[in-house]
Amino acid sequence: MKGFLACGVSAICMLLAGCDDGAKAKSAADAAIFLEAAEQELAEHSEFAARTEWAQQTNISYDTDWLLSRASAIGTELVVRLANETKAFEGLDLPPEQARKMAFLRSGIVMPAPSREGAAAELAEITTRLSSTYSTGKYEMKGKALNLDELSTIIEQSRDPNELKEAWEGWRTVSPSMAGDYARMVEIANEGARELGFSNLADMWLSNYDMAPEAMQEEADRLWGQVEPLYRELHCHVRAQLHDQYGDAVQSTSGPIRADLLGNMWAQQWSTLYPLVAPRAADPGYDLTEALKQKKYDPVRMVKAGEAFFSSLGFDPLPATFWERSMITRPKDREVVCHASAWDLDNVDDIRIKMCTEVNAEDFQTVHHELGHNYYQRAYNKQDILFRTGAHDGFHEAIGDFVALSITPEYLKQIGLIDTLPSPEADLGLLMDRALEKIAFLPFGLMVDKWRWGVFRGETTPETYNAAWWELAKRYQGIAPPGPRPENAFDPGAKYHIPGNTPYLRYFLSFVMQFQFHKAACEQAGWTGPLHRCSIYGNKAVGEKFNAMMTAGASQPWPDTLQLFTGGREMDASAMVEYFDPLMGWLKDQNKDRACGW
Ligand code: X8Z
Ligand code: ZN
Repeated sequence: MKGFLACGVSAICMLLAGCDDGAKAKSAADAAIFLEAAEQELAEHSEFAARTEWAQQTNISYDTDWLLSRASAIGTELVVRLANETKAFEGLDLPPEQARKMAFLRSGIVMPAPSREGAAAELAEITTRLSSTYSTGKYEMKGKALNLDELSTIIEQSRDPNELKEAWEGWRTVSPSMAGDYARMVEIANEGARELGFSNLADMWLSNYDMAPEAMQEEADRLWGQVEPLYRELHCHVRAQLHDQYGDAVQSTSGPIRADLLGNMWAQQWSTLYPLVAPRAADPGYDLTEALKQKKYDPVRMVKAGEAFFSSLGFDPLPATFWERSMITRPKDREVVCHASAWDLDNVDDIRIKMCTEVNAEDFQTVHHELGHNYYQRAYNKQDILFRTGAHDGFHEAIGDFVALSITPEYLKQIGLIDTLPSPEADLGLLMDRALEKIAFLPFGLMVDKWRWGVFRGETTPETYNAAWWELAKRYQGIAPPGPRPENAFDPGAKYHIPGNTPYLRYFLSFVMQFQFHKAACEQAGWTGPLHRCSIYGNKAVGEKFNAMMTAGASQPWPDTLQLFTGGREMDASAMVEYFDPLMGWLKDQNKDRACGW
């Protein structure tokens, strides 16, 4: 086995003075040479890795799994070697850009393996198996093997509690087989994190926010404190309406909400409950899903609408290869990873989305979300390789959603999707619709990584994986499973980002920050009305500042980038609170005689 400090087989070693086990003192000039070579290696490998992964995710088979495992083992070995090599430069007084790059190399690996022989390969096999198991998962119901989309449709549309329970529990039969792999993966990745000087993988993940990990965790709790009152009011009203719909035997007026009644497989966004919880006499007069169908939108046209929004802000159209190479609908002839994602295969302009788009309001939102990633990727493509990423991961998730907050009735009328504008009295309806999407998400956005942090820190062991998940779901979301969970249940595994190892705090941050961006953009546009009626569609001046924020990539600490666009240096939920203020007044009034909480 090669020692890491010895440079080993690194091409970079050849560029460094002596290749002598790091014994010779390194200088800032050595650091510059090391970083340049590291970026070159990363650029080359990442294109190979991305193309392999694309091939696998758009066509899951024995062979593509095999190829992905190989590519990902090689990739892990590369990034772990580079991370270890940064140790030789520790303690040097480097220019800020170089120090930043060193820090990214050391802490930016999502799933590190230790450098001992075989560890990266074992880790890669496990992560590939976890991801394929999730993406090909099925449950047989009514004589038919249903995939996640089909089971999700039942959860979204059925009002039969028994059917809901079956679809909900059925999907969770895909994950018990993941539990052993998951536990082993955590062991390996923690070993990798410790080799790089972190106490565990949780601290490593939390080290990517330009502050100490403990401080970042406190930041998340601080933001949650700002928005928790919104969630509690929404929860209280929704629970009461579900009680009216289903009766005491299914949903009580006290305690947690039954998770399968909330219109989403993970109870993370509740938009499909709108008809059950809508304020009476505040009907916006249109339903976006219906409007899309009525105006004969198909998935490609939905993506074109998203592109047109960005064009209206002054961004160049998407490249021709985007349309040739994206996967916009689910292919009928093969297994794919349907969970939506946005890709940049060459770190320049081979940008694409991969979605199983259906013509409905949720996917219209998701199309904008994914395009946001693509426009961000293209905006920062002239930065050095290590800076070609988001200011932090919450920024990356927030870009498209921020744009989609400008999908107002006025905008929909402008593009011909609706014919008449709702009156101001319909604002409560519009806000309720948004609240079901945005406020409902917040506690879920937080609890997913609270669970993982506990697992990575060893506070949650394999025996308590499932119980810990439901404790957090109860504490933060105020929800509970529809019945006792089986002994072998591994319900975290039934959520894409757990087997997929995608960190989740990013979404919580994004859901807060997108309102911050929206408010700042509306102020730049000179908007003085209520935030939820503001659309930046067509505003090139806002587009220019927006582009400046995105162009910076990760080249500077995120507070500097935030300041560029919003004037402030802190993440702050007060814009979100302001946005929903009219709805909060209404909800408090509805809830005044109810016993809220759980
Ligand atoms: O995973 C996603 C995107 C891809 S980055 C579709 N989202 C989270 C989820 O689906 O759980 C967007 C909202 C939260
Ligand atoms: Zn995303």
